[in-house]
Parts: sequence; C-alpha cells; structure tokens
Amino acid sequence: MNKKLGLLYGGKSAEHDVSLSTAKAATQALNFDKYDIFPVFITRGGEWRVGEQLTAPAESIEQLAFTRDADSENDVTEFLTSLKERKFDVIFPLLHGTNGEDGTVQGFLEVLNLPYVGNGVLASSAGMDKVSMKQLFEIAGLPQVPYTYFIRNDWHKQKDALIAEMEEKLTYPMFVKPANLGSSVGVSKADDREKLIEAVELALKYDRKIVVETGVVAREVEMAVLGNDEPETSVPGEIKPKTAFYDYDSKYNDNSTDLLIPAPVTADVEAQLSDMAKRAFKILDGSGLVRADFFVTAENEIFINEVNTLPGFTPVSMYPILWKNTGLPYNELIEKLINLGIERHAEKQQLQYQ
Ligand code: G1L
Repeated sequence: MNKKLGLLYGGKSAEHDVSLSTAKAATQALNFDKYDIFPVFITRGGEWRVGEQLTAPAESIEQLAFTRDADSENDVTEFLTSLKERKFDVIFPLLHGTNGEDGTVQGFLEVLNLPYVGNGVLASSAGMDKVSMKQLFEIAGLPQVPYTYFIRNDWHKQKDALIAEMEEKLTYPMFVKPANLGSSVGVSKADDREKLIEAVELALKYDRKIVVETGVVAREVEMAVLGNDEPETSVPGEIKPKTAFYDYDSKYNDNSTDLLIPAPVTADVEAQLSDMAKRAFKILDGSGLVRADFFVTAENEIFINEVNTLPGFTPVSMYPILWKNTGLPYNELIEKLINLGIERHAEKQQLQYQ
C-alpha cells in the first residue's frame, strides 16, 4: 500500500511564496506510484485547508493555493477532523518563520501523534532563537564570533550601559540582528556608535530580543547535515555575495550571490567543518536535516555562525544543491528525509510502550 503523505505549506509568514514554490517542486520530485499525496495548505490569512489527493505533479503554485468550497466552513474542528481522518503516514512541513520553524507546528503535529519530516520541537525552537542557539554552541565548545544580547526593555532603561558593554566586548563593524527571525530581515551592519543605535532601533521593530556580533572579514561557507542519530555531512558550499551582505532579497529574490560548490577549502578545513556541523546538529538534538553556516577567515580560522533547521528547499537552494553535489539528487533527498521522519516517529512510539 502507498504511503499517505501530507504536504504542509503556505503559512502566514513572509515566506508564503517560497513555501508554495517548494511544495510545487516537492510534488514534481515525489514518486506518485509510491505516495498518495495530499495538500495541506495554510492561507496567507492563516486558514488551514486539507485538499483532495493530488493525481499529478503541480504545474503551478496557483494550483496549490486552492480556495475552499464557498459552503464549507473554516473551522478548526473541521480541519482537525479531516487531518485525522486522512490517517497520514507522514507530514512534510514546508513552512517557515512564525508557526513553521519555531517549533509550534512541530508541537502541534506531536500532539496529534503524526509522524513528520525534519526537526522536532526542541531543535526547531532553539534553532529559531539565535541567543539560545549560541548558548548551546558555547556548551558544545564550538567557536563563535564575540556577541552580546539584550531585550527591548533593557535598551530603553539602560541604553548607555548596553552601548558601553557592546563597545567593550565587541569591535566595529558590528552586526545587529533580531534574535528570532529567520533570513535577514531587520539585520544591519554598524560601523560606528551612531549607526549602532540606528541598527538596534531597526532590529527592535522586528523582535524584542536583539543579538549584536563582531563582524569578521571572512568567507561564508555552509554545510548540509542529513540523518537522525548518525548524521552525515555534504561537501561544503560557499556564498559569494555581490552586495554588501547576504540579505533577504539576495537570499530569495534575485541572483546577486554566486555559489561555489564545492567551496575551495583545504581538506583540513573541510574535516573541521564537517565535525563542527555534526556537533551543532547533536547539541540542538537535530533530526532529519540542518544547514550549518560558518565563517572561514583568510587564516582558516573557523566560526560557526548559525544553523538553519528549515533551510531553503527549492531545487536551487543551497541545501539540496549541496546534496546533489555530494551524489544525492533532489528526489532521493526528499525520500530520505521522509524515511528519517517515519523512523524517528516509530522509535518514539516504541519508547512510550516499553
Ligand atoms: F521537512 C523538512 F525537510 F524538514 C523541511 C521543511 C521545510 C526542509 C526545509 C523546509 N524549508 C522551508 O520550509 C522553507 C520555507 C525555508 C522553504 Cl519552503
């Protein structure tokens, strides 16, 4: 019998369209002889809809952004009932940002006892909060650039003390980032105190918790991690930005970056990156996949920047391309992730009954 697969995509976040593109690519890569595929679509407005079984790969993203019957009600009970009635073997969540990679959707699927692809609650939420992630990396002994953090209330009450602390612990240029947003929204670079204050004020529009880091002159090198208990790593890939830094636009909207795959690094650097990427995966208690992002200086000093528990996943995104260059094509990568999700759920079920 075919496995029943629910593709969960869309969502309220800024990356709604990216999610739709990934869902479309997933339907094109999945084997319809092996899986019964159902769309589970979250509209921009936050409505959840379980659609009819797909009989062929989606030809457009519009086709996946289906509207509900005029007479059907949009209530949660109805949605939950249809979600349970379908008896999915596995859910493939392709959602980003709030309610996607912060662990809330994963928690929701856990409560429903549905197997799902990718990271669980802990890795997803810890990976979404740059401060928690950095603290875990510290425990794992992973090298990081100097950083500080604070919340909005501290900034309003003791701005001067915080600026003094930053200038003592860090050096310009500094990068100011909202702690809880994916991609690069609200991130800016500050070359002096005046710019630093502006950068903090901007970042505070997007989050109440802010991270400030010393900017290093380095190459950005990424590695893909895949597996559960014994994760494997891909070849490294380098991002060559054409703009000042890799921002939201260049990440998703245009081609202002070049990818160098495999990244030109020594065998020794590659081995260190692989080791660090696996340690990062393990300290986060990752499952399925993460993309680990590093800085590599001209002297081959390595810093881990962050990991992404739901990396961009279109066929032209870094994570799938890294695996393609390691010998694992897109369709096989997707199957592998599905199986990893099913395995992890099966293992957990056993635990509960022992
Ligand atoms: F399910 C996976 F494999 F874990 C998974 C889920 C979602 C991998 C990557 C993504 N990516 C996203 O959802 C995205 C919004 C960043 C692109 Cl659709």
